[in-house]
Amino acid sequence: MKRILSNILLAGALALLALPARAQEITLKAVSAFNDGTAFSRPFERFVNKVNAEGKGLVHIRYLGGGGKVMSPFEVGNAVRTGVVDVANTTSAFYTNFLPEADALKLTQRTIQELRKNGGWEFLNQLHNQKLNAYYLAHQGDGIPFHLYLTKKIDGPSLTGLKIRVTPVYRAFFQDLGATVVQTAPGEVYTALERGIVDGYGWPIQGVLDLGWQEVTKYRVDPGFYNVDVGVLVNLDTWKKLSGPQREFLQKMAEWLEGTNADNAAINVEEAAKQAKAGIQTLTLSGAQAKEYLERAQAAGWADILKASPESGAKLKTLLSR
Ligand code: 173
Repeated sequence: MKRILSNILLAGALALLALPARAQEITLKAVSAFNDGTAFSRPFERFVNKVNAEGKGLVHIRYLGGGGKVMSPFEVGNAVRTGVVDVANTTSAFYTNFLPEADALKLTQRTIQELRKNGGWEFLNQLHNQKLNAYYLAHQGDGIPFHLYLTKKIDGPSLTGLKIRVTPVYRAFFQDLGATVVQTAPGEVYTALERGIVDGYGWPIQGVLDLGWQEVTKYRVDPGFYNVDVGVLVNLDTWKKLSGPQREFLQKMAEWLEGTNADNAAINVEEAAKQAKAGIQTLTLSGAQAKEYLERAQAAGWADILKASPESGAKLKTLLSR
């Protein structure tokens, strides 16, 4: 009798094991290149919460956190490439060593919704597949410009004699304006300014106060330039392992996340007001100077991309420009 009972239990257990993979929840490990709770992790944190709330039984994201806490921001692209993590929230500027072309996203004059229609997303995704072993799930940052922030005053576009903190986003442009550039992770910016190692830095309009940098920043130079690119990447092997419904669900969540880009214009206004209130003064370049500044930003940006990658760069220029 006992034996029959245990056989029945065993059969039951085997039947459970034989359920199709589709019916099981998958857990995906995730990191962000940006500090927890700051401007460029916040939308991703909301995305994770939404996936976990609505994806019960299908997809769960185990979020390990962001910034330098888990790994250097410049390592996040490689971590998703090798499968150390399944999902990453990072910017293409942090993985130019694998995919210099993706940094062109900062030069786009089209929204991600337009790029999904004109083949731009498809080409970028192909490049991510081939060179980073990643699926380009979602793009954030549309409508958020970058700015130059300074501790010293300037009265025109020349940065000669100034040392400026950069990433690949700003390097070619600030060098073209005559600056000496120093690359650092965001986590080193405060100390570099405090110690006078740099006279300024590049950063978007959003997030300065989240990082406490208003304490060591005197000026923001207007106008802003380029367009922030922060992407959600999925390791390609992980992506291929997902079931149809899991992939469809994540695509739907990605569409939601990309929809939140529409909030950026209003957030930018709030952030500029917060900066002013915190004592950051605005240095506004005049008509002709502003024109020169913006033209040189675009020209230096494209020249850099085309030098690193003539063929894909040219194709991207067509797809991303108006
Ligand atoms: O300045 C940076 O570290 C940088 O390149 C970046 C890119 C996107 C969003 C925020 C910062």
